[in-house]
Amino acid sequence: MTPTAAPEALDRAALEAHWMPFTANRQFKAKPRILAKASGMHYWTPEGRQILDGVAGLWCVNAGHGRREIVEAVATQLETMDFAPPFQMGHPPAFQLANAVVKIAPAGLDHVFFTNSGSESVESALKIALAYHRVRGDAARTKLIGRERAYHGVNFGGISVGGISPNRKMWSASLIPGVDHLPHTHNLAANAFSRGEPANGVNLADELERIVALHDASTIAAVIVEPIAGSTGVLIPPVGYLKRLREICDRHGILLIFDEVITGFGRLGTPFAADYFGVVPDMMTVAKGLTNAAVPMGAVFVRHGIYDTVVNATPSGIELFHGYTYSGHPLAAAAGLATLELYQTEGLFERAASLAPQWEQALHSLRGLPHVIDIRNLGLVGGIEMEPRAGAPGTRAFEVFVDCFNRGALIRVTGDIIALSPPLIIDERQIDELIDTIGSAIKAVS
Ligand code: PXG
Repeated sequence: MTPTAAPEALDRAALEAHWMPFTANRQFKAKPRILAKASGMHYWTPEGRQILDGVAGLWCVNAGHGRREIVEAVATQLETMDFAPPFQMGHPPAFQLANAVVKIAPAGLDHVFFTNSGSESVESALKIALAYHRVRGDAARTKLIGRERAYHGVNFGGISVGGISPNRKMWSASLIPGVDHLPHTHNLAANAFSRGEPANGVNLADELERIVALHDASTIAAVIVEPIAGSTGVLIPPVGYLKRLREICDRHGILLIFDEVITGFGRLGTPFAADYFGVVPDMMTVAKGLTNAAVPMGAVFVRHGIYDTVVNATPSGIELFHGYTYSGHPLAAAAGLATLELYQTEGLFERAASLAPQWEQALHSLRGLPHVIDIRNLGLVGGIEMEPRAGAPGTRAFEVFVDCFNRGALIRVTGDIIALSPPLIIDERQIDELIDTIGSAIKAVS
């Protein structure tokens, strides 16, 4: 399908009221980039220009855009029942989705709490961790350990355990107390141009022992990490790093939470990064690919021991005073069910795994282009790090982003790093087209 009708043009005044998220509003509104339609691997601008989607929207449209099966499932659900209260009431789609999604989760993560976003999933997981220790009679375990350069959404818990300075500094006096951070694992000097997992850095997991020694294990509730740090520029964990974190957490009775908001649902060619790395966390936060982004939804997977402990601790009545009006929203649940079905019937996770070698090859073909100081990859994730311009960090990669858009490809930049995460339906020819376009844009930038 090639959409043709251009919607009404948006003039400057029509852009003003919308305070855009994580956007340079004045710069954008002076020179907007508008997407009006989407289907399969492509977006279209209002003028009808076709744009190849190199980032699955924002790490989320894993099955490609405008999938008929999802559209129909959501439409049918909307006609059947638009909404039902989630507190003290239930509806079939939420239970059906819970049953379907725990089936593909790592063994033991057999309960799921629904939210509406990655940020809410993170807050929910952190709160469940504290509740779990408290009802076990271990109420002193309140500290939360995050990591430098981590992104865990934008709510107070998430920015507190997160490690991105601009996301924290405005609210620094209000961050939650009792948080410490592991060092990040990015090491260009030792690992630049690694293919797949970098060889150096497993010892950085041992920093958790140092943090435990400082605070004492009896005060620490949980460690939260992204298996691959996405937002700060595709930081792939060193070989053995996540396993080592798991061992240290086990040794000290600390819960391990994987934030799989971008790595979940096939991105690495396995259902979750936990499967790829062979490390099962105690909780896993997801969103994005859960519904193919057609309707917002997030979730927290929880090990049965955690669920049992919390719900059995209360003799009667509500066990966890937490939840959202839209937890398990019928439209999101319908979208989720149709999405999981698509992943399975089309074998999209396996497809990602089989495309990964070509993806790696294509990405690393950009080595040697001007300003490219590192290329990273795993599954269908790619990162291209560019040398920042002296005195103007971020501008070089941003120009590549704008040039790619003008040439017909959507990429994502964070600082001077290009991040790539195409829909899992991408084909070999489109991989080459995407990488060629990026290569041309890199060659054109000064
Ligand atoms: N955790 C992780 C690991 C994420 O990547 C969130 C939580 C928050 O999800 P919500 O749904 O609340 O946005 C995310 C979101 C980027 C980028 O540039 C990535 C995200 C959001 C915005 C930009 O890579 N991921």
